[in-house]
Amino acid sequence: VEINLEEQFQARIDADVRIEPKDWMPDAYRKTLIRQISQHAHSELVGMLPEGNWITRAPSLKRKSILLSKVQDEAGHGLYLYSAAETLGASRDQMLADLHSGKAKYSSIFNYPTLSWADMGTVGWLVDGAAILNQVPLCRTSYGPYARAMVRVCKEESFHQRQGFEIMQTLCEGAPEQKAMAQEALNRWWWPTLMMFGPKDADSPNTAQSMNWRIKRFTNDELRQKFVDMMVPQAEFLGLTVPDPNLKWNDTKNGYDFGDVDWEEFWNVVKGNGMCNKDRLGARVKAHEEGAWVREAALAHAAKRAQRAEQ
Ligand code: FAQ
Repeated sequence: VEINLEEQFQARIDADVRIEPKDWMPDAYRKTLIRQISQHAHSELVGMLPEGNWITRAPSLKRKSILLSKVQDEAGHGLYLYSAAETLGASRDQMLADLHSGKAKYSSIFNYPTLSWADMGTVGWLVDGAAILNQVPLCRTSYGPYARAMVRVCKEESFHQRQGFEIMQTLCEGAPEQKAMAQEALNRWWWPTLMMFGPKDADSPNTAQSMNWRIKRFTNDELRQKFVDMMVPQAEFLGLTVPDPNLKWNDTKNGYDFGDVDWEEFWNVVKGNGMCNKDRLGARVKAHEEGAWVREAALAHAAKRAQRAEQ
């Protein structure tokens, strides 16, 4: 019976029929989705920290309110994603406990520091740019609740990317010192952004199965290539130099050739030894602990209302 169910399941996937929470699914499909969606949710929460660092130091009231809204959007994305993972039977408390204990992963990119205002431009332009490239195909991922959550997330991410590019454009059209700040930020963020797409296909244990289940629609290397091809002309438009001496247009493949990512650095960050891993996790744990009274108050309030409704 199990084999039959599994065959029927794969046939639905192959026919591009969405899988919904109450449908039968293989355990491994459920586990992979819980892993990916919860890591994605954790990334959104931890992703608030590098930009949160600049809210009090934004150069104008307008920039401050835009940044504040962007960071709030990221909290919202985290919440939709936790809800999507809950439809698979994962508990939110458990997912958060796994984040706080260091058991669960989140994107390597958020373990790098934001040192100047130009980093807010670069994070929006490059990091949100990478996030969109990865997430637009996820609007067609095989699991319904994840795919639907991605539609709104992608709309908001596009706006985030435009605001990042606009910060870069303002800096690049400004004083020489401002342009130098933009270039310096690009130099630090370029390679870590390429790492966001994950290990090379040959070293990616999850890609083949996830492509087969249509959870992933493109491989890590395919998306990394698309990203480079999209970003190089934008950097040229800004008058900035991509910090890769091996970057070269390749007519035959109709895309850029580019240098090799430092995979040792990538795995080091993923294992928890990046520049900010301890800070980021520490800040999340502290926020969770300091928010305990809010959760208790909300529960007490709900209990009181339920009691009143009974009377
Ligand atoms: N960092 O076999 P694969 C955002 C892990 S955007 C850390 O290739 P998979 C928006 C991977 O989990 C960022 N770990 O894995 C924002 C696996 O370990 P595991 C979040 C990484 O799943 C913007 C192992 O390496 N976006 O937050 C990374 O098939 C600005 C082997 O890798 C998403 O999460 C990494 N970069 O492919 C917010 C998108 N890469 O789990 C604020 C959804 C790989 O077996 C400001 N996720 N690993 O222990 C995905 O598309 C996929 O999960 C990949 C990885 C592509 C990330």
